[in-house]
Amino acid sequence: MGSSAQRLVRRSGLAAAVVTSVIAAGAWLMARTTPETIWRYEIVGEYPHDPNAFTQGLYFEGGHLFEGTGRRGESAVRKLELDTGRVVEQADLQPWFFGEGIAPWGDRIYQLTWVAGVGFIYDKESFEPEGQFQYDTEGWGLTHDERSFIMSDGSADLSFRHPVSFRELRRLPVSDEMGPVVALNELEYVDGYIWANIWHRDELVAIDPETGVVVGRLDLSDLMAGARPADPEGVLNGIAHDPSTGHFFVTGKLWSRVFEIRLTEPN
Ligand SMILES: [Ca+2]
Repeated sequence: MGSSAQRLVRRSGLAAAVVTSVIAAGAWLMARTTPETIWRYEIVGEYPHDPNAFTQGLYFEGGHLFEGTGRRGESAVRKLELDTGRVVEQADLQPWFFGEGIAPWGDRIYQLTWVAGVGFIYDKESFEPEGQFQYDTEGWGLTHDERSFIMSDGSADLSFRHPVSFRELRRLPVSDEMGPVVALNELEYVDGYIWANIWHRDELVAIDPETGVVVGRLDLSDLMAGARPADPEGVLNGIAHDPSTGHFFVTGKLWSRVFEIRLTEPN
């Protein structure tokens, strides 16, 4: 290849790189400038919640709430009767494990632990132990889309993980107009968006799973206002979704109530 041809190739390579960068910057700018949807809500139901349950995971399936609880010696996975809060099934963790997020996959329930690097699998019906899985980050929240688990670890990243091996498939940095959103906690994948609690914040955020950009917010500071637990760690945490109604169930650590809410857009 002659030197002029090499220059041409180099130049076209450079041009392609510039074009790619411009497209990426444009996509970033568009995502940046897309206004967040500020959701509102109305309460459509209110149910009892065990005020000793340190809620770390929550989802709704088949008419029941499923809850994972934390704190060493108190960690469990439970299937709950919605109307009464009655425990239908329960599996306890050994007392040295601190339970975190839970999510179903097929006929199993997966449960994270905080710092042990190991998670536990249960049969969804019998709650019998079915196995373990491992990961090399902290374990906080867990949910899934159609293809993989989605996990938070206390950072501003979410990881997408293989539903059988739990191997990390990709990481998604989450940001809003202020920068990285750290301490992402309990999660719920709903209609193409990842809803997340943020540790010690009274709002939910909706995250675009492709860009990681926060595209919506829901202020829940009025929930249980004046009746929050005295424990400073009794914060909002726990998002479940009922696809048959579109309603969300939300609660907090050590809260005495689960709220069923319907989202409304202000505009
Ligand atoms: Ca959840």
